[in-house]
Amino acid sequence: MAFPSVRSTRFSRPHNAASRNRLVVALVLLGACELAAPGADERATPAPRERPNIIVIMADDLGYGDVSCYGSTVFKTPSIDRLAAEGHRFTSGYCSASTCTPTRYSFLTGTYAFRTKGTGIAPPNGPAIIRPGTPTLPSLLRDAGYRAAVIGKWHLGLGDKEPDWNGTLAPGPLEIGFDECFLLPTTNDRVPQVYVEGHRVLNLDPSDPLTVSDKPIAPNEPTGVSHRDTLRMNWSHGHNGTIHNGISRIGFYTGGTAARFRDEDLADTWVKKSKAFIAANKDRPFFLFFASHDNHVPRMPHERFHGKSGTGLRGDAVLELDWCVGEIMATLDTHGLATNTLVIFCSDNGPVLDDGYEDGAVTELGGHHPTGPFSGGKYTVLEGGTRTPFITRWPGRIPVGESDEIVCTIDVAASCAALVNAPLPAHACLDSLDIHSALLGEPDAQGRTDLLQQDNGTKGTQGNFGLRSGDWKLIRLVNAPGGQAVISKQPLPKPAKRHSLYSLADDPGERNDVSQQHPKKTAELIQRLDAILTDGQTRP
Ligand code: NG6
Ligand code: CA
Repeated sequence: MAFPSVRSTRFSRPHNAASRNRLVVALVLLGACELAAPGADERATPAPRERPNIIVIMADDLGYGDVSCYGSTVFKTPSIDRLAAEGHRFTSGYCSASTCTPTRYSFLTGTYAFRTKGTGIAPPNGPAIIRPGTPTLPSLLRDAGYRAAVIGKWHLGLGDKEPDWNGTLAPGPLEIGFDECFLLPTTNDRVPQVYVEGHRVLNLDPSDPLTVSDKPIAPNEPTGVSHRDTLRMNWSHGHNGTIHNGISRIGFYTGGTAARFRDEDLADTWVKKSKAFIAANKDRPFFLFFASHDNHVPRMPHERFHGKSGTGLRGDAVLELDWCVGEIMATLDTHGLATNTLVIFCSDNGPVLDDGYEDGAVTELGGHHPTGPFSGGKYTVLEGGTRTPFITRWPGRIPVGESDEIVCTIDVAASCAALVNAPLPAHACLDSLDIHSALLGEPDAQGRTDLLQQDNGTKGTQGNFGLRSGDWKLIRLVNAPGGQAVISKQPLPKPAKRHSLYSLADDPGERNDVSQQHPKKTAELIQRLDAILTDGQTRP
């Protein structure tokens, strides 16, 4: 097998001695990995340019200001900071929606979620949203010889019409390109609290079947309403169904007792499974989607993190996430894989404080600013909803630095496909742009010129949208921008108009609508937004 070709730009940039050495190590490792990669020749793909392992660490509900390398001072996130210090930190890194399911849909399919019905927040018994046969980030990488796994939160539905909790849970990740999966099926505030490994609920005793419903199942079953005084974390809105581990959830379930997990053990489990996956695939290219649940509600990190952030369980859960990042980096070091692994760190949507439980997120926040300089947060099309920490690291390949290019989770599919030279079918990944040069921090590389930001997206093309274009931001609203949840301590700006325009360079908080002063720019962006919504595809 040929030694991987390397573009000359990698050498034209000034390097210090340490990074030059790292580069040499990287190239030797890349070559070794090429020679050892089993099965890579078996598929009819063009000769790969580069074949790094790819790990995407997606946090849940993590805001721009929630980590110390993006400005948090109240608590520190040393491992995420280290990732940034050894890689590229993006100041205009985004997810594509301000809730989980549409961002994850777009991340895996490379297509804006509003284009597909049913991509809003998935319910406990929701069917598989990404249909088998859809080209996805993992299917493109798998076809290029990678071994692909998703470990952590799924929240994209399972099954044809609904999940068959006691049988085969398909279609699911294994039908859209992943070789392995170890999942929390929805979010942990939704029932059931069980792991799914492959096609089955792990440790399910057939004599104690699992029944999941959006309505009460048994008449005298304790719920968050009937047994509210027994809860160890009170609910504030929703979340008053079945009680498990002293916490009431969205939805109802019975049975599956032996299969149920403790909330406190989720992160440890993701890390343990990820370590095993990395070790088992250290001699071949792999793709790991590490889908953390931190800091989604219910925020119940392992006991060892309780009280450590000084901001209550929300901050403690961010510290748990930081620990996970450190463990993954240490695992790469243990196996000598760091210089052959592209790590992408991102979030699925911006932050929220009270998202349905009285967990101290509001009362113990202190001086912490989860959205950094931005407004809004989860559920909104303001910058706080989708502008989040975004870091790429690949020692020896990605220079240490910072970028203000616009990059988004939706671009990972086309960018990784280009990086490994995987063919991208014309009908695939309709809005995913190949910006791999920007993600790799190459000199003068450009990110996106514009990016559409959506909220939960249940109204399709009629919903709320943001359009970031250069330093301008257009907002088109159906209603007021906030959901019911408490997003920040500051009141949200409430533009009364359907369209408003902001100059992000001097108004990152989107507080001064300048559409009257810039009617031509406003009209141009309204036209562009309409084109994105109606043209069906933005990938050239
Ligand atoms: C909302 C839930 C919220 C959270 C969200 C999904 C209520 C009142 N609110 O419907 O708690 O679960 O869905 O969050 O039930 S996400 O990050 O997975 O999109
Ligand atoms: Ca989320």
